[in-house]
Amino acid sequence: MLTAKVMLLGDMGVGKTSILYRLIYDRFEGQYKSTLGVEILSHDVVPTDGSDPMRLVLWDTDGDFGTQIFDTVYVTGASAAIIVSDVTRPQTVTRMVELVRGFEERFPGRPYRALLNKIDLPEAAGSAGAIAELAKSSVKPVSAKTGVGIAESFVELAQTIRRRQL
Ligand SMILES: Nc1nc2c(ncn2[C@@H]2O[C@H](COP(=O)(O)OP(=O)(O)OP(=O)(O)O)[C@@H](O)[C@H]2O)c(=O)[nH]1
Ligand SMILES: [Mg+2]
Repeated sequence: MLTAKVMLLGDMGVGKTSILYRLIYDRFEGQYKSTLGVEILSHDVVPTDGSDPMRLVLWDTDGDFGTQIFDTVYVTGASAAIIVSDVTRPQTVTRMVELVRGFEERFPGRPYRALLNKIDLPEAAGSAGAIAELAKSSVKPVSAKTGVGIAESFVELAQTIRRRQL
């Protein structure tokens, strides 16, 4: 089976781990348990375009790394990234933009998806302005709580990885 390493990046508490729990177990937990360092999970994605299943090796990181994550060995060999922010906290959207720039610089041409999480909650003033900086790439609104947008984000990313044969 084709296997690809995908980094989960984003500020503390934006919902990286919750997004993976929704994807893999179709569950949500309201209680916050911060990831320490890095946790590695595996999930097989079945593409909707009729191609073969693909194994994503998902590297869930501690938001504390910030953009310094790109100076660590954790990112070695990454094929793609899911970069997450929290719609209720504009500063996490600014951080997401920094992480997108950092990923583009460290892995030129590799695919990523920027996810705006927690859209089940009211959007904070300022989040939209921060998103505007990412005009070139689309930011997908998602919710780990309701599940909206999660599965398709990973399927789309997997299909892009396969098309580019990464
Ligand atoms: N309402 C709502 N809460 C969410 C959503 N996603 C995550 N949360 C909550 O936000 C908090 C942080 O979620 P985590 O998944 O632990 O965040 P994280 O990005 O993994 O955080 P770190 O590991 O510390 O970097 C938890 O209390 C979650 O229940 C969402 O879509 N909606
Ligand atoms: Mg976490």
